[in-house]
Amino acid sequence: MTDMHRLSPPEATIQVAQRGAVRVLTLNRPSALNSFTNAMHAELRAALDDAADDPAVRALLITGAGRGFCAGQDLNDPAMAPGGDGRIDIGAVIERNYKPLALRLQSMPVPIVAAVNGVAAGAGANFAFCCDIVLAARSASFIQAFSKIGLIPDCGGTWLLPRLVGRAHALGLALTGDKLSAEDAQRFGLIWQVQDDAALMDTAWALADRLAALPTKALVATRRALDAAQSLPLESALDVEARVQRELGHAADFAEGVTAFQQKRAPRFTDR
Ligand code: T3D
Repeated sequence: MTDMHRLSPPEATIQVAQRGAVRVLTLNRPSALNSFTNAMHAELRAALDDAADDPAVRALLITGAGRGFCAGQDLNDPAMAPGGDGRIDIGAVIERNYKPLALRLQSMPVPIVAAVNGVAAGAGANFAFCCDIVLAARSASFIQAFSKIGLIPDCGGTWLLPRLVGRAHALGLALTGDKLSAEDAQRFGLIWQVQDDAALMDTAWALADRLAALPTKALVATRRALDAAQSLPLESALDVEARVQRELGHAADFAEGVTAFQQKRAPRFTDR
């Protein structure tokens, strides 16, 4: 098995490591269920930018340290303190941290696997849903915790939830804030697979390795085309398909894929 190289100091709130072509980011504030602070958001942004810029990275794996995945915004973070006028500007927190996070994930030039190892609440749940393929431990759960503290779903939740589960389930989840088991999340179509707790990380690594060996450009173009098609009429989506296939057809990976098929050997994809 390829060695894992640690790329961050042990005290970092985002632990960064590389194994083969997979960059793994581990949310690392386990005593607060890896809830997001301002500082952690800054580290996460830097880690995502770094992974995006590094040609050695062909897939990203995101998980949490300890018993939780991410409990959303850290409600004790100084970012939540009232300003000079005595009011908390949550809009500023969203604009500074959660909007860039959701957009960064959607524009990552590599596929992203989330391994949800425990509870994912509030923005922590929607952060996971922003990833391309979500695996969850059987003991994990998902909570749209926002309504309980007088907020609406953020980190892309209003956009993602109805697309993933339809309006009825999206409203049911968001209005009640009820905890959804990993199995129900899979049944609803929120996530890809549930794994036994002990198998989660091995399965997630195997999936990330598999994705890393596939043609990266085509995987990322697939995400973009699917997302774009959500707001397009059929004819326009077909136009996007034609344009993107034309571009991919000129890429080295397509030639390699076809040649490898004809030569009955495994392909070696290199585009990114
Ligand atoms: O600025 C903005 O607010 C805008 C952005 C909003 C985005 C959002 O994410 S809003 C939603 C914020 N998140 C929540 O409301 C979830 C709050 N947490 C919970 O409801 C529960 O902790 C869980 C259901 C997630 C898990 O429950 P349980 O019983 O397994 O664990 P616990 O005992 O509640 O939590 C363990 C520790 O983590 C505990 O600390 P302690 O007492 O051991 O020192 C708890 O305070 C801490 N913790 C959990 N979630 C948060 C947190 N600390 C700070 N912020 C949290 N969100």
